[in-house]
Amino acid sequence: MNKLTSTYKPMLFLGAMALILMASCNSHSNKKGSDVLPLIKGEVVAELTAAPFVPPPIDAKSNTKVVVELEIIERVMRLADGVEYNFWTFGGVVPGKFIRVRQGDLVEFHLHNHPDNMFPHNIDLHAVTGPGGGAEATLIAPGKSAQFSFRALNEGLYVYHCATAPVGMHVANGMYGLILVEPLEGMPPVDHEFYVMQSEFYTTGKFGERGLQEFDMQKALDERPDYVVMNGAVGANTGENAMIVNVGETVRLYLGNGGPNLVSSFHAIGEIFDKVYIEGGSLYTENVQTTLIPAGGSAIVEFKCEVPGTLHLVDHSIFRAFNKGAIAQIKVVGEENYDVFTGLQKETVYLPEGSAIQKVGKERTEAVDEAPVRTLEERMEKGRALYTQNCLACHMDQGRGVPGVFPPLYNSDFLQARDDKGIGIILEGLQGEITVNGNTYNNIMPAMQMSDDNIASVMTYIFNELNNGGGLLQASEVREWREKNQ
Ligand code: HEC
Ligand SMILES: [Cu+2]
Repeated sequence: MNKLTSTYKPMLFLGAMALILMASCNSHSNKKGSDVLPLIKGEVVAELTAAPFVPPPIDAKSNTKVVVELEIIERVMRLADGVEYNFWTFGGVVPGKFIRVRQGDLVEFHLHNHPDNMFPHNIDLHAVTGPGGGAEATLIAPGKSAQFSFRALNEGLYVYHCATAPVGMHVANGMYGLILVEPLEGMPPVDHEFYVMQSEFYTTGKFGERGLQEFDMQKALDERPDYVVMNGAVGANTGENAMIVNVGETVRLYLGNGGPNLVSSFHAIGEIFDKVYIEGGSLYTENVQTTLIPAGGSAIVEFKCEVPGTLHLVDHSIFRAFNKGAIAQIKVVGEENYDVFTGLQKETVYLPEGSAIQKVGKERTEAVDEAPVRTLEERMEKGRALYTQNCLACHMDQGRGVPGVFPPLYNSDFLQARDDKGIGIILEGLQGEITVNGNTYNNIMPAMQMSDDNIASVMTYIFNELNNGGGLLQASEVREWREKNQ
């Protein structure tokens, strides 16, 4: 990707030296080698698309005037299941509508601030050569429109965003999107192009807290987002809304990072990027696993989908992906390709210590006769920490479990039906087929080496916090079980 006319820089007109410079610059510049702006023929109205879709290239032989109509709309939309947010949007969607023009095109930009909006807004397009990227020219109150024009001098994939004070707040509320300035002859052909943009949300409530959430300025200043999302909401493009391609097809992703604060370590679980246009510019590198996308920056990645399955597009700062929402999915459908990937060939039990269930954890350190009596509050507090240390890795947050692998502990009919209140499961482990809440599991839970006191606390926590009918277990009861059974 190239700059159209580096020769516009005034320093280049400083005499003979400049001519040499011009020659060298031209080798990097537009293939036409022209130092005048290309002629504009005709006019088209830009087709804009909401993520994950990308508009088709402009179908015209020569550079043209491209009219962009973009409407700013403040509206409440879904941020996550049960969570709503008053988004400020370019085109009614977050991220904002994708704009596609060509290098050399004249872009006539019309920005409209909807009369129902509360606030003034503007737009700074990083694709613009000119003051504020258009921000000063477009600052408008609700019920007003602004128009300005710019030449798309440089090829590349650019972020646009609102730049109205307080800028951080306008960006944090959803005001960003991408504009592609492609070569006049277009990008090389691929089977699918998609638009994916990462960004963060700072809400007064914690992740997942229900209801309409307000913007939290302090969290934004501290750079502690509750949500990090792909395409504007948790699960915007997962499950039923995943992007779909076929085995054997090539994919190009136009990636952006709206920030406002975080840098994205963009990765596709299950794919390797054959090509990455670094930071959305002209230079590309090949065979990349993870590419950095700065806040207010972009990248273009390309890959071929050789095998069927679901690709997870994530920020590899991985808590953001699995705990804050930064996942999108591409479903690759078609025939298996066992020459490339076999899937699981065989699963066997691995018990190096012999045939018995493995024991995990440290030996008991407490004296055997120590069986303190504790209050419900004490046991709940200890139990919460013990659950996180000993059980969460398999049974998951809130005892959700993992379908087909680790049974849920939340409202478990299996646990509630046990005479031993689960004590035996922790001390002896569990294996063989069991049914929990109608689903069967056939796996191995290792025996846990925990003290009587700690078992009493973690089970008390599970009875109460995880909705298993409540109750308070004391260490003496665990000891009784142990004496009878071990
Ligand atoms: C290494 C993974 C692992 C860890 C750690 C683990 N479990 Fe399990 N747990 C399992 C598996 C697997 C099963 C199902 C075993 C089967 O299929 O027979 C299970 C089953 C259970 C069950 C019975 C099924 C149900 O859903 O009610 C209970 C109760 C239970 N675990 C409690 C705990 C507690 C409490 C802890 C922490 C002290 C814990 N587990 C730690 C893997 C684990
Ligand atoms: Cu704004």
